[in-house]
Amino acid sequence: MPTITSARVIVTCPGRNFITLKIETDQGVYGVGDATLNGRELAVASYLTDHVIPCLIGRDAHRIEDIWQYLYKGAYWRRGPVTMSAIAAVDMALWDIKGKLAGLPVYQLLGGASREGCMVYGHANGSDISETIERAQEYLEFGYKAVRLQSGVPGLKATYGVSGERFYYEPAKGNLPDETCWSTSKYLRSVPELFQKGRDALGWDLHLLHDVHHRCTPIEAARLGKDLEPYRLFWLEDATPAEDQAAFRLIRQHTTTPLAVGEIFNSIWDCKQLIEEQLIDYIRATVVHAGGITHLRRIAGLADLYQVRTGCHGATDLSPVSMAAALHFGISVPNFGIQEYMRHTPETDAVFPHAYSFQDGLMHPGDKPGLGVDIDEKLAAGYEYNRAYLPVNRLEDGTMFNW
Ligand code: EZ4
Ligand code: CO
Repeated sequence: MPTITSARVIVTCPGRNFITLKIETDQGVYGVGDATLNGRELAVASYLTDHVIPCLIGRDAHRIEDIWQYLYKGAYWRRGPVTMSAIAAVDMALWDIKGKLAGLPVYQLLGGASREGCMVYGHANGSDISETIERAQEYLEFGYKAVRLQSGVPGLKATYGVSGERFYYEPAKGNLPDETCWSTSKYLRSVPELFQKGRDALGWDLHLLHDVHHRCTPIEAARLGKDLEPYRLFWLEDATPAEDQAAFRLIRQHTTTPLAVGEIFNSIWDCKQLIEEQLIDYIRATVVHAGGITHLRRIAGLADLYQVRTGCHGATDLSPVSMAAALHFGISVPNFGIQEYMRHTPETDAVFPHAYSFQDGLMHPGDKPGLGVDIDEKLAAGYEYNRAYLPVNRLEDGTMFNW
């Protein structure tokens, strides 16, 4: 049996913060897992170092399910993003170890490939509609089959999804949270035009997506979904905050625009009603924030019963370790839908050398044993942690709102 001999947390900041767990065994094989929780990174690092790692030493690294249950049930305090990201990191690292010991890429341990690759979507964003469309055209040239369109809203200084950086959208900044200003009525006027012009310029072969980022009420979201129906979106994401899962009933009753939700979910209980009542079409829970490959497979299994497909979160704050794990999961699971892929910066890619690759709009996890991703600890040590926050958002009259 491969015994866990040590585990430690590696904190690095190659342009943005990443928390990585490295688990070592007595067989000379180690595994890596991502534990990055954007804007709250050190809480997960402490949860791992102070509470989880002491429980791992001496355990059989092959017992992935038992260790998962031990950390979930054994904490007594179940769920929550900090706990579930920490469990996810352990889970990813153990799958990495199992794959390396078996001499197989993780997707082979999950049943093998169900498809040639995972369709991914990129982010096209611009300060106005024409700039967004130009960006989307670049993605078309790269071979992407799906693109998310976000555009600046006339009358608002800044909006979610739009930044100065062309390909590396990064909302987290230091030293205290940025404050942005929001108007739903201005936003709702601008989105249909974005997609009308988007379809005119980009045609109908490219899948188009849009992220509302939790900013509509259910009835506003219902209207937006209706207004966008002529443009045949692949999905409308996070139309309303989903703490209240039943709120999606109202949206669903009014529109045939497909709905996706769940990037901030951390367990199957967050989406049980959404899935069982078929209130959504895509579940966005991710490997890092929803308890690792082990738990995400359980969510996908439930979703498959109800014809809900996967559409995992894949922003730049999910490290290449998560990206690799997401691709092993995505290529193997029967009800894969799409995977978000915001490319990492060259600095990040250098710290995390990886086997996954992009071709013709699809990504493949590669065939290296394990997850096929590593951390260059020497390089990582050169980048010190840099506190950064996601922005907060207020309405025009100063009322605190959802970011
Ligand atoms: O705002 O990952 O669909 N993608 C998103 C992301 C999230 C960030 C938060 O850390 O909504 O851009
Ligand atoms: Co989103």
